[in-house]
Amino acid sequence: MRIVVLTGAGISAESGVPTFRDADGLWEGHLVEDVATPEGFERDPDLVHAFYDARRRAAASVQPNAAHRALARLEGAVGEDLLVVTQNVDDLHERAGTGNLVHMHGELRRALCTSCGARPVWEDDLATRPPCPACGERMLRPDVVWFGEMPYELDRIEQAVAACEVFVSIGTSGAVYPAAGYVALASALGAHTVELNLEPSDAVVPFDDARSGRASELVPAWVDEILEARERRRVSGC
Ligand code: BV8
Repeated sequence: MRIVVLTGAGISAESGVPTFRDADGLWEGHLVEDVATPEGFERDPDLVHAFYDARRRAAASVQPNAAHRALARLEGAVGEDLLVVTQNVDDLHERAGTGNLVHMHGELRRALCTSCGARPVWEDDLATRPPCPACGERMLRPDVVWFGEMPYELDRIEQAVAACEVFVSIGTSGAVYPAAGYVALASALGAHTVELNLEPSDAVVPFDDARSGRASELVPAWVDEILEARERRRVSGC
């Protein structure tokens, strides 16, 4: 059974990573257009570097939670039948053990060289304008997809969403496209759709199964259900 899981900031909230739109969220302290657009970076690169350098340091200091670990456990059981598509730029899915993973909005742990296009793994601050490891130019920016920029691996994601039998949305407000549209694509093509979220999001189409609660409780419980059903099918031979 092919499963696509889309995750948002809510899956990392209990690890201590602020979400965007909850109270005291990331957008609270900043105007999106100032810190998450190419125009904002053009206007004030120091502000944008400070915003992402602080988030990179914070993300390195927290740990994956039970929700991230449950998805890694599911991948351990079903392998290639699971693809995790995350809107998050932290590396908590990787650190929990997930391998089949797409960071559609980029990663804090990568830089993007605006001179040569290299995308080196990057753990340190960028505000000091370090040289690009590939070309030496001091033109590195966070490798994060800003508003108005093309997300990564859209073809691969859309193919997986169109082909999946189960589509699960975890910890996302469904406010940003094209990610927010995937539930409609999956549903239109016959997938069973599930939402695991603190409260129901304003999804573009209703989920078949919408569960409210914290990801660290809902996700392990849902993974247990999937694995138990899979074991029953194996034992009964159907
Ligand atoms: C693009 C990286 C061209 C940066 C981010 C229609 C089609 C295509 C594009 C558009 C369109 N309409 C408008 C657009 C343009 C725009 C857009 O969507 N604007 C919105 C505001 C209307 N989209 C773009 O610009 C995208 N690019 O369109 O390219 C194109 C054209 C056609 C087709 C393809 C491409 C690029 C957008 C990427 C922006 N970058 N992030 C960074 O991280 O700094 S966006 C950022 O916000 C996230 O990545 C995520 O995508 C988005 C939403 O955040 P969430 O993860 O959902 O977090 P949020 O705080 O909102 O919600 C948290 C949720 O968790 C809540 O529901 C809460 O209840 C829940 N929760 C909280 N705690 C818990 C919990 N759940 C469970 N347990 C808990 N403990």
